[in-house]
Amino acid sequence: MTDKIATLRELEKKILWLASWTIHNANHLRDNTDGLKVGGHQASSASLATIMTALYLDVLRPQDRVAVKPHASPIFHAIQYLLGKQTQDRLQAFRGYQGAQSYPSRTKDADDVDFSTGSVGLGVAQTLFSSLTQDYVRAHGWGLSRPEGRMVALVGDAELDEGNIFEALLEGWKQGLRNCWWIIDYNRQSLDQVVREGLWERYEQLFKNFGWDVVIVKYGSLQRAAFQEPGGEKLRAWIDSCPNQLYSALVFTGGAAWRKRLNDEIGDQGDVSRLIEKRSDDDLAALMNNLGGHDLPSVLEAFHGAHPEKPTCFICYTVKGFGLPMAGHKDNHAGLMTPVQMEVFRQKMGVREGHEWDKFEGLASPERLQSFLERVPFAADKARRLSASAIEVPDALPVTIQPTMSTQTGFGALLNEIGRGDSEFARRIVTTSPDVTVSTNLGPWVNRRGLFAHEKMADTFKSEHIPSTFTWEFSPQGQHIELGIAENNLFVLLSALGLSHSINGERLLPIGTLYDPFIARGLDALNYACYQDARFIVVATPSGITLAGEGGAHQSIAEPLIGLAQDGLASFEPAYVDELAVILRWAFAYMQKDGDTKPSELNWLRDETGGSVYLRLSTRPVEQIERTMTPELSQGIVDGAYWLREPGPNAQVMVAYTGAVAPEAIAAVGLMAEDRRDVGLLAVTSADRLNAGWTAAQRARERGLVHARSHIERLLADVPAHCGIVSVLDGHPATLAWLGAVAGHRTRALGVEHFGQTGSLAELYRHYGIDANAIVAAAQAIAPGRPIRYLKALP
Ligand SMILES: Cc1ncc(C[n+]2csc(CCOP(=O)(O)OP(=O)(O)O)c2C)c(N)n1
Ligand SMILES: [Mg+2]
Repeated sequence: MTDKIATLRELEKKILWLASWTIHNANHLRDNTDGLKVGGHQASSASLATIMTALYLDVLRPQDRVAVKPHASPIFHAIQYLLGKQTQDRLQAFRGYQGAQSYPSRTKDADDVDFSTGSVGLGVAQTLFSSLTQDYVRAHGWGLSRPEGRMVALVGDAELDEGNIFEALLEGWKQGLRNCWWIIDYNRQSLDQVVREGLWERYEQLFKNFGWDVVIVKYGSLQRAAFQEPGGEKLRAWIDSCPNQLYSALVFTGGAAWRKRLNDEIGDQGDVSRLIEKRSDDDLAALMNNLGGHDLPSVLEAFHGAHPEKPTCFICYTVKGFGLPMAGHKDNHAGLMTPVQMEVFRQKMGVREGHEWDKFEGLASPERLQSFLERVPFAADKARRLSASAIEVPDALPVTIQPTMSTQTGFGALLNEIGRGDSEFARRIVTTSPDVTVSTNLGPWVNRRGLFAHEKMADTFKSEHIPSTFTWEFSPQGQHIELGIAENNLFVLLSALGLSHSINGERLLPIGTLYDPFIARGLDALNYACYQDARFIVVATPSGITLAGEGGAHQSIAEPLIGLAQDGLASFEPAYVDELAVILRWAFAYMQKDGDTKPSELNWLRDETGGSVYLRLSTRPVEQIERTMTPELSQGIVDGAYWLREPGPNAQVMVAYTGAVAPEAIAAVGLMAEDRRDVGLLAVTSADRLNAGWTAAQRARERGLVHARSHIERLLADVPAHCGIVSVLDGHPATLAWLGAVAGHRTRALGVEHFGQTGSLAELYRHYGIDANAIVAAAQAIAPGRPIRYLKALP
């Protein structure tokens, strides 16, 4: 045994100890309301202790990036602790307030988590798209002074049931994936049960089909040596045919049980009997438990022997709970070590009471271990988080506004204009779409900037002189990544592109487009991207029942509420193209911010922290307003609202609208103005930002800042108390219903609550009650006054 392996073995044991102590400590020192779940960490962590020791302390290089299986976080934190990057305080507060996080978190942990995990499957896909992002960055000539990194996912075997992993796998094949390792912790256990037999064969075929190398790490070095002994082949055959459940059960029960079972099944066969007999119970258990994934020489050989850049899947046989009393038990996912078991473990580790956190307690020659840790290649770079300065954004984004235009057309026109230029700003934009590039109006941009691929590929239609509106030329310089129809992939790719400044030290300005209703399909991935603080713009179009003829399967209702509630995502739904131009410009700057978190006096938003942006756009052509974009107007648009018509002192009613229903709101106000005085019309460009500012200002006042005023409070300050508000949007009415609570105005919120259907726009607006007549009827009901003559009976 080499010195290196001997040292790694000592550290592996220490890591398992520290992780177990962290979990035990969290579980017993705090009053846990979720005791069961704390146990999820114990067995699941032990399963990966060997593999993670090998990776972090020997195999990985500073440029590599890792997504750790969620429940292995205690192992990750323990390794970082040994490397001096995690504190005892945080380990002691594991799962507690400001402590090490239950699942590795890029944003909440202090020990340089590369990729957050928790919602299984997403971290796995993130590594694949991060590889693609790295290739994209380098193909554009950036970041070439740094070595290429490998993107590594530690994957639970049951995690592989998540469909998003397969969506990513297919996309990776299309995009020529490189430098990606997925290491499957094949412990054959999920949360509930022991998994189906023979899954490894399906995985092997599957990965090979997608062009991956597959390395199976099944037998440890003890087993491989035993197979060389007389009778060894019979033992191997027995192991190979042993069902998962039985193997797990025997691991749990231990040496005597192994002996009995082996003797019963292959014991009367001469050589193999001797092979079994010459081992004590403990040795026999050690041999049978010596699966490849718990054998340092085997895992090191597999990792160091991998192809330098081909995507590689390692199927590593492991035992869930390895090295702990719960090893192999099918119920062990929630298993925790009892205080008595922990005490036995402590003594076995030579750890004195009160010295549980000492890094080298119970180990010989701490100096040697410390100096080994100081030379670990992975930790050689001081900063794992890189940074990139902000790309300068033009003061205004030019666009020719047609008299009647939809916001979606406006978006296409804006990007087309940006695409004409050759500024650094234009070069850093990267667009992507899951097979809806053309129908979300990215076509003109793609014509100008081309599609990204590792190799050049001309547009055959063009070379054959067949007229087409779109030129699809692929090259390493292209700036659009075309995805297959998988919204999860879109959001995970945006997550990877949107972290490029931190991972590759090169800033990208990613924009993804999709149909608004399909945000729901990729929602967990969108949430994941935001949780990691990736920076991107998502343009969701078309949207709402405005998409009339498309019917209920394509019409979105709840998405404005997602926009309102999703942390890390500023949402906008403009009605006019000049508003969109202002918002898009602002978004490019906002997504690059990373400053302090103090809210601004102006709007009570924490704009300096930056974030991602969601634009909900429409295909409805809307008559545009001819106007000059003043600084005040543009500020109002960005803050979330401005008066299109300020209500007077006698106003009985005002209308607040968002998005494509602007013409209905304007028409209704026009009709009402004939019978009511001073009717107001508020254009809401971002219910999300208005709401966030309002909440923040209230909180500030509750903390003593009595003068704090949000944008919406200022806008509504002079609206008479008796004035009613009718709010309206093509989306769920709750999006704007809260406006009434700002200053206590009686409010009627109109919107869409039920699945859409096919019909003309007028028919649907009427049916769902968001047309001008419905607005007038609502006004009449909540703000009694002279009857409004134009009111027709509602359907
Ligand atoms: C999307 C999602 N669904 C469900 C869970 C709950 N969950 C956490 S771990 C787990 C089982 C994981 O099994 P496996 O990946 O084999 O890891 P092991 O526990 O064996 O280490 C489940 C269902 C989750 N974290 N994320
Ligand atoms: Mg498992």
